[in-house]
Amino acid sequence: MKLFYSPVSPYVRKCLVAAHELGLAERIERLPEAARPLNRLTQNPLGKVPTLLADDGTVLYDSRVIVEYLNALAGGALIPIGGPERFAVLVEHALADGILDAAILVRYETAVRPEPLRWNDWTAGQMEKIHRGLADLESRSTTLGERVDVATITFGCALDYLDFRFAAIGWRDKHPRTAEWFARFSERPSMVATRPHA
Ligand SMILES: N[C@@H](CCC(=O)N[C@@H](CS)C(=O)NCC(=O)O)C(=O)O
Repeated sequence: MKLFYSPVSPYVRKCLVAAHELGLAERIERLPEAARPLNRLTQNPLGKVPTLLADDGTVLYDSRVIVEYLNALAGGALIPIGGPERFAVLVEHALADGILDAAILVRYETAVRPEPLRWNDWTAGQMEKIHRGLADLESRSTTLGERVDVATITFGCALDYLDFRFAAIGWRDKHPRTAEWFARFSERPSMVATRPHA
C-alpha cells in the first residue's frame, strides 16, 4: 500500500498509529506530499492527505475510511462492530476529529492566509470549539482507561497536535484527567514511532 502523507498531519498520524497497532505499518510505503489548501493531489479530488492507494489500486480517503479499511484488512478491533459501544466510539471519534478540524483551520488561518485577509472573530470561534471539545473530552476521560480504538488513537493524535502547534493554550492546566490519560497513551510504541516533526 502507498500512503500520501505529511509528517505533521494529525490525520495521517491517526492512520499510521492504527497501522502500527494492527501490525500493518511495514506494508505501508509513505509518499511525502506537501499538504496545504490550494495544493493539487491528483489521486484525491479534495487534494488532502491522508490518501491511501491500496494494493489493488483502489484509492481511499479520508482518514476515517482508511482506518476502517486497515482495521478490516487486519481483522482488528479498533472500531466496535455493533451495539452501543460502536456509536459511543464513533461519537468520540467525531469529537476528536472535530477538535482537529478546528485546530487545522486555525493553523491555516494564522500561518497560511495573508495577514490582511484574516478574520479574528472566526479564529476565536474555532478556538472556542477546541476548548469546548477538550472540556467534553475531560468529562469522558475516566472511561478511556487502557482502550486502544479509533477514538483513543484520534484523541492522542489531537492532543499531541495541540502540543505541537498550540502549546501556548496549556490544555493540561484545565484538563488534568485527560493529561494523565494522555501521558500513558502517548508512550505506546505506535505513538512514539509516529511523533510529529516539522
Ligand atoms: N477529514 C480529513 C481531513 C484531512 C485534512 O484536512 N488534511 C490536511 C492536512 S492535515 C490537508 O490535506 N489539507 C490540505 C487542504 O485542505 O487542501 C481526514 O480525516 O483525512
